[in-house]
Amino acid sequence: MLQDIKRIGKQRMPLMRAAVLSAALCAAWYSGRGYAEEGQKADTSGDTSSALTAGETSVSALPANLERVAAPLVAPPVNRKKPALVRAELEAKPVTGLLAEGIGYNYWTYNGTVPGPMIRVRQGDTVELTLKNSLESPVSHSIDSHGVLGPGGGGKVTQTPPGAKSVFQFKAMRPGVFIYHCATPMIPYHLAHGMYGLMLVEPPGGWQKVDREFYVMQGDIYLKGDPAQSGLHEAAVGKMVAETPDFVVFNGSAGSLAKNRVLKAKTGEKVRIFFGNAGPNLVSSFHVIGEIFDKVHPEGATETLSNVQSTLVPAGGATMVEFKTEVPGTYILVDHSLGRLQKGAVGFLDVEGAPNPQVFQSISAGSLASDGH
Ligand SMILES: [Cu+2]
Repeated sequence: MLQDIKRIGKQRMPLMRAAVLSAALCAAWYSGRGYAEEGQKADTSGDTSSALTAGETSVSALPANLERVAAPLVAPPVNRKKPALVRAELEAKPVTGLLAEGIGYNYWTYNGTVPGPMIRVRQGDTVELTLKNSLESPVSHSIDSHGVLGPGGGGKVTQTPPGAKSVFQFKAMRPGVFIYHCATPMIPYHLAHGMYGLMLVEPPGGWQKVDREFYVMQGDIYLKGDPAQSGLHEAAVGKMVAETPDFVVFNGSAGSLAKNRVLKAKTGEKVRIFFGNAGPNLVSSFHVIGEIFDKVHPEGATETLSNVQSTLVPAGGATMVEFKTEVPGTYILVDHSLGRLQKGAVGFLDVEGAPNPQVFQSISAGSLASDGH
């Protein structure tokens, strides 16, 4: 991790220049709104002499042995009978990680993971949230939680320069599964760097117990230069504004839920996926190939729908889906806007167990090939 941060330090100046343009563009969107101006001020202390050009190539050598950034574990159920004071601490910090094979990316993160830590509290809890911004950060950061009632969801009072910290307190008023994200201009630029996570607010009795819970978030990523070129890439503002991502990924990178990082369950288990879509731009049609969601909390709502094939998750939205695994095999998590498969939006759930021919069996296979799903 220390090495990662040192590497990021070398990238600091180009990132600062990018942030300057980000702030300038964002100011137009938010003119007259105080907190955006605060964020802009915090970000404009760097070099203003150079501007980012859409399509500008900026690919440097791929650091040796670069790995994908980790995703955090699911926070355990609250299981508490009364509201309490809960303290949560996040640190905004840059991390260089593998975005896809041969492609490196300078992430901005909460606590070094993408998504950031899952914050899980009970309805009625008072939450004291501390945001530290690492000295290694090239820019200011902040946090806006969609589960917070108050200006900017906290974004107004948490604009935090590198090396500083901010603290605010809120009451978790409504139950649900909520996105949190950085709200420092240019906000989508921070989102496209990986600054997001989920905050769960359980109802007083908690949610129904299941056997497995998983934490998955989708995000779109935009690279300067040729995205197929091996090397360490920088984020592209032009493509982001044009909404033409090079990568659409789950948990920060293509391949983050594959090979030794697949999700695992056994037949007969009840599975719950907390699925958030950070965007910043794309809407997700979340689907698990070979499964039907027994229960969906559409857009994270309290009310549920039954027997759903795909569920729409807006940018800046989240859902909970539940299903019981019936048949062993590999199940594939996708955004069913399937062109995005080619951009990395795919993950795998391996289900182990005895065959269940009453529910599914092959009578005569078409071929021995393993393609198709
Ligand atoms: Cu940020």
